[in-house]
Amino acid sequence: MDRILKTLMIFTSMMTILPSCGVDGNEDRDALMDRLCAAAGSGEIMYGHEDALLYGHGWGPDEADRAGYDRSDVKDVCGSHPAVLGLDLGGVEVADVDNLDGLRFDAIRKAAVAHYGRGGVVTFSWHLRNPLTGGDSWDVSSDRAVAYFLENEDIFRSWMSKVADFLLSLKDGSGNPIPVIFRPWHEHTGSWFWWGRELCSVDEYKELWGRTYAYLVEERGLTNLIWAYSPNTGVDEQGYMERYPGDGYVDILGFDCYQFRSEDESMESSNARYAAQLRDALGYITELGREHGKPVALTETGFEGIPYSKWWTEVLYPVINDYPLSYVLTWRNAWDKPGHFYGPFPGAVCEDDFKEFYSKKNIMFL
Ligand code: BMA
Repeated sequence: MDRILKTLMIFTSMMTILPSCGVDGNEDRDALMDRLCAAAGSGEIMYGHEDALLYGHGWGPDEADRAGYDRSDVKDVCGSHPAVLGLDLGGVEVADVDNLDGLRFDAIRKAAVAHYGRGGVVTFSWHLRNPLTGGDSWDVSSDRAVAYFLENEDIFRSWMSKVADFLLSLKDGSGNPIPVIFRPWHEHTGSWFWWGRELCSVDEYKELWGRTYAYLVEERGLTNLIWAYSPNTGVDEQGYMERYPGDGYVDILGFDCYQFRSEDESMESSNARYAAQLRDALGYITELGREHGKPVALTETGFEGIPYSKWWTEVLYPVINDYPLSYVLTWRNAWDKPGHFYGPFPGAVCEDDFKEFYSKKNIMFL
């Protein structure tokens, strides 16, 4: 994109985003909100990786603990940690000791606090159980789960109270809960989670969000949360906004977008399809960000197994570089499923390309 046009676009987004940022909450939360707005406004994009400090390709949670939560695949490749650490709360609602991916909540707490202490940003998603069936987030066997959760106040409050307790337990050196980006009820424009589009009505979804907010913020006083809304791509602007809970309940306009390739599709076609989908979503979401005065983030992305060696600089970067994004987070590098990775690691085919991505002036690490 033309340099002048880009500078103008960034400047315009700063003018429209900055004034409404950091208006409530506590000081640390406001500082994080300002940082997200400033990143979006200056053209700098923070790079994030899910579970980065808890394990990596070929090393597990025990090694993470031994390393004092100071090891990540990203650091092994380029010498710096990702700026954003993604974590997941799934299982905390039923008082499980481990989250859904086998990580001790105690370890998740240590990683979150360590990352924040080093100047990083922490974000939580929540792949919680299905309250009606006892199954997991992907159990879509009933379209009554959301209604059931809303009707059963005792379960709702019990689950939410455990989330509140955990988030309040993430304390900095002065004993204050650290600010975190909280991203509940995500990818709801698809129907693979029990809170998905075909599993509940528009009103039920909005009530689910509103009651979550009311419990955590108003009842439990969690002023350290930045609320991220993150539908999945594959919808237009109207679809994106259909279940938007309202400006008073959302701080970040996010979205999740993955690259897929079927066996008979060429890499070129898959790359082009993903780039087009990203651009399409970023076109209207950055516009919505300006209108609503909210920073925008690519809250989950990636290409499983990254089979294209130049994915970072030839596929992802050219698109995100054209938009004022606060951060981009790629999904996890599972230690127990060798092909399930979305970030770099030493020896990966995309390793050198990631180093080049790392050297871009506007992609931020710790
Ligand atoms: C999915 C996969 C699963 C994981 C889940 C929650 O995309 O990575 O293995 O359990 O996210 O982290």
